[in-house]
Amino acid sequence: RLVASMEVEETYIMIKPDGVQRGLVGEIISRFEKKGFKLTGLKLFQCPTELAQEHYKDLQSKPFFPKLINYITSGPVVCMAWEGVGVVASARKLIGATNPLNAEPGTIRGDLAVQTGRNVVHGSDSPENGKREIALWFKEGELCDWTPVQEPWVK
Ligand code: RTP
Repeated sequence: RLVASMEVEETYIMIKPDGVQRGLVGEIISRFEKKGFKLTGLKLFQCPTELAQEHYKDLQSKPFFPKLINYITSGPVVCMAWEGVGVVASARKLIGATNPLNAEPGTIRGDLAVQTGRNVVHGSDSPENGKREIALWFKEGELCDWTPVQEPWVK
């Protein structure tokens, strides 16, 4: 689907267990809502080990992989699907650099985190991975395609 001749994309955003534990769920959701993207999926979820391994399979050979899987499965995460023009790259900007010490103030990681291994949120790195990850984390029937009632001032 095109809006103003730009492709509407989907991205998978996940609040990691530290974000949930620290009470940052509302704050993080709010940033994407206020930006003007559309929430199409949302759930609190205890991630099984196999799913964490599948999600991060490209990082399998990294030395930090076991720690990463422990971290992601250490408590509930908030799974979200967001839709909008340019949402994939824009969400990565809102999230900020992987190492929160390098993340700009104003970004989620720049404002709310200090450690790479506790960087509170995930965002898909391409439209293809957005689709792949949404399909991985959500079952059919868990996503809502809805239209804002008001004039769509933000698309
Ligand atoms: P994400 O997938 O979570 O949005 O993160 P990203 O693209 O910014 O970073 P990526 O390189 O894909 O790494 C995924 C997650 O692994 C953890 N990590 N730990 N050296 C380390 O201990 C290390 N490096 C990466 C982080 O939680 C990172 O977000």
